[in-house]
Formats: sequence, C-alpha cells, structure tokens
Amino acid sequence: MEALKVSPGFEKILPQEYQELVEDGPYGRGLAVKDLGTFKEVIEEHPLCAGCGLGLAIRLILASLPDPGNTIIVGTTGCNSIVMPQVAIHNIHALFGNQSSVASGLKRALRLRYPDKTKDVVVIAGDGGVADIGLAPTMHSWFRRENITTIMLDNEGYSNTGGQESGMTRQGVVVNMAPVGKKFPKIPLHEIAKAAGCAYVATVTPARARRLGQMAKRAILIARDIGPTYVQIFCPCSTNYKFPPSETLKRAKETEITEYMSPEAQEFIEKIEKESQSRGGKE
Ligand SMILES: Cc1ncc(C[n+]2csc(CCOP(=O)(O)OP(=O)(O)O)c2C)c(N)n1
Ligand code: SF4
Repeated sequence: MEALKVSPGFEKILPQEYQELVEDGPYGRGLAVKDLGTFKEVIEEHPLCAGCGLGLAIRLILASLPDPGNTIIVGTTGCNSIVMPQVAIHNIHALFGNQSSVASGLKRALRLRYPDKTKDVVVIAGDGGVADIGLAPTMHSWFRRENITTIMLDNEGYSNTGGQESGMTRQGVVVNMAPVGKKFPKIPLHEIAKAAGCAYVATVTPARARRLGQMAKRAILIARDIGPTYVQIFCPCSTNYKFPPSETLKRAKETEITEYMSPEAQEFIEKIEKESQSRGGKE
C-alpha cells in the first residue's frame, strides 16, 4: 500500500515494531479474526487488568476492521481509553460523552476532504460514555442517521473511576461505590437503538470471537452505505466485579447474542457476503 511505505532515508532508524507493521500488518489485506496469529496486529500490549474483558474485545474488533488503514476510532475516557494510544490505527480521544458528536463531524469532514475514498469512523467507548453521560449525543447521531458505527464496551459499570453503577449495570448488583445495589433495570439500549434508526444492532461477547468479528465487520460495512449501526459487547470487569481472571470467558458467555438488520441492511450484507465468498473469503 502506497501510504504505508517507509519514507526513503528512514529505513534504518524506524523502530522494529513499525517496520513489522509496514511489512506484515493488516492494512489493505482484508484479514479477520480467523487470521489472528498470522500477521502483525495493530495492538500488541495493553495496560488493562488481568482478566479484563475489554482487552479481548478490543483485540477482536481491531482484527475485524474491514479497512484498518482508512479507519478512525473515536473514543472517550474510560478503561478502554488507556489502550488506544498504543494502537496503530488513527484515533481521537473526545471529551467524555461527546464521542458521537465528534465522530459525526469527523465523518462529514472526511467525506468533503476525500470524496473518492471511504473512511470508516468507529466510536468505541464504555457503557458510561455511551448510555449515560453520552446518551444524548449517541442517540442524536442515530436520529440524524449518521454513517458511523458505535461500539459499546459494556462492563456494566464505571470501572475507570473505581466502580460506580451505570445505567447498564444489572438490577440488584452491588459494586464498590453502589453498596445498596442497583435499584432499576439495565437500559435496553440495543432495543432503543433499533427504534432510534440504527440499520444494524448486535449484542455479543468476546467469548464468541468469530461472531464478534463478523458483527463488528458487518456493522462497519453497513454504516458506510446505509446508516448508523450499534454493537454492544459485554466485557466482564474482573477488578470491580471481583472475580478471578480465569472466570472472564465463563461470565462473558452469560449474555444473549442478538442481531438485527433493517431489510435494506440485510439485502446489502447478503450481496457483499456472497461476493466475498465467491472470491474465497469466509468472514
Ligand atoms: C467530562 C467528564 N466527566 C467525568 C469524568 C470522569 N470519568 C472518567 S472515566 C469515567 C467512567 C467511565 O465509565 P465507562 O464509560 O463505563 O468506561 P469504563 O471505565 O467502565 O470502561 C468517568 C465518570 C471525566 N473524565 N470527564
Ligand atoms: S478496572 Fe475492570 S474494565 Fe478496567 S481494566 Fe480493570 S478489569 Fe478492565
């Protein structure tokens, strides 16, 4: 890929990791979760706690981007935001809760600046950022039918600030700073997303790695042409929910996998997946 060539003169001083990304990274290669272990990933280290579901989810999402060299991730404060500076994909850190507004403006600006290219804008943020403090910007991006994907890393609480309950915490759950237990049910944001105009809505967990990859990819492709998309990934938090790292996947399995597509999105996905299969691709 032209954009990823090393500038002449820099070959000898470019750090090894960067050289490997240019030579063996995922850019422009159409890779997927099934290819993990055969290429240089855009993330290799992260500072998350042992057993954190976010680490697994982020790795899978990044391995599933349809066009990583032309993707911009918009994030906000939370445990996931301490990962993004180490990821070799363009990313922007928005003010807490404001990520969908920043992503909307960015998508529109990129369309004007690069009318002949497709740039994928993907919001990746926590449940507090998406469903509580950022709920209005999130929903208004859906009402406006912005061509962006929103991925919520749902660890059912505010983890980065020590364990407050969020709207996505389940009823009755006690976390560090919610000692009497959550008094109302988890927000059904995936249902609200459909009513708000999302063309594609999925709920999944990192325990279903390939399915998560397929859903992230579908969401990003549908957002390009049809409308806003939403993927909600249940990512158990070992630190605030106080369970050993060995239980992460077992807990992750305790959530329902759901997928909704508007009729237009369904037709689009059937068409592009058939084309991909005829070219030999599977995911
Ligand atoms: C404008 C603003 N308000 C509040 C905060 C404090 N804050 C930082 S992280 C966070 C909670 C993040 O929760 P969530 O979005 O669920 O992500 P998690 O840490 O659980 O991954 C809060 C309230 C902030 N940084 N900025
Ligand atoms: S506090 Fe929870 S969500 Fe945050 S890094 Fe640790 S395990 Fe992950």
